[in-house]
Amino acid sequence: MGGQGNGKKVKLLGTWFSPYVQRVVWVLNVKDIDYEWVEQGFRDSKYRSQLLVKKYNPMIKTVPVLVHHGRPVLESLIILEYIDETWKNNPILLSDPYERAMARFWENLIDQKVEITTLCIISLFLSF
Ligand SMILES: N[C@@H](CCC(=O)N[C@@H](CS)C(=O)NCC(=O)O)C(=O)O
Repeated sequence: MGGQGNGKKVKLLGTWFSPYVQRVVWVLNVKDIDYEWVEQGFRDSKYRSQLLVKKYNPMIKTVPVLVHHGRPVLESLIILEYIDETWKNNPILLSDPYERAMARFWENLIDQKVEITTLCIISLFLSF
C-alpha cells in the first residue's frame, strides 16, 4: 500500500472501514507517500496491537494514528494538517485564512454528523 519514497518512515495504524482512517489514506495517496499499514481490530483493546494501546495512543486507543520517524500524530484532522505541512507536494489545504476557517468548520460539522450516525447504527444493531 502507498506510493514511493519514504519507505518505513511512515506507519498508519487503522481499521479499513473507518472513515477517519480513510481520509488519511486518501491524503497519503494524493501526496504519493509510501507507508506501512498496521491493521487494528475494532473497539475492544484486546483486538488492537500493543503498538497502539501501549505505545502510540494509550490514552484513547483510537485510530487513525500516523507514526512519522517513530513519533505518533493523533486525530485524523490534525494528521491531515501535519501531512500537508510536512510534504509540500500536491497541497490539500487552502492558502486563504478565511477559506481555511470555512473548510475547518465543514470538517467539524461532518465529523459530528458521522459520529452521531455511527452511534445510531451501533445502537440499531445492539437493539436486536
Ligand atoms: N476524532 C477521531 C475519531 C477516531 C475514531 O473514533 N476512530 C474509531 C474508528 S472509526 C475508533 O478507533 N474507535 C475505537 C474506540 O473508540 O475505542 C479522529 O478524527 O481521528
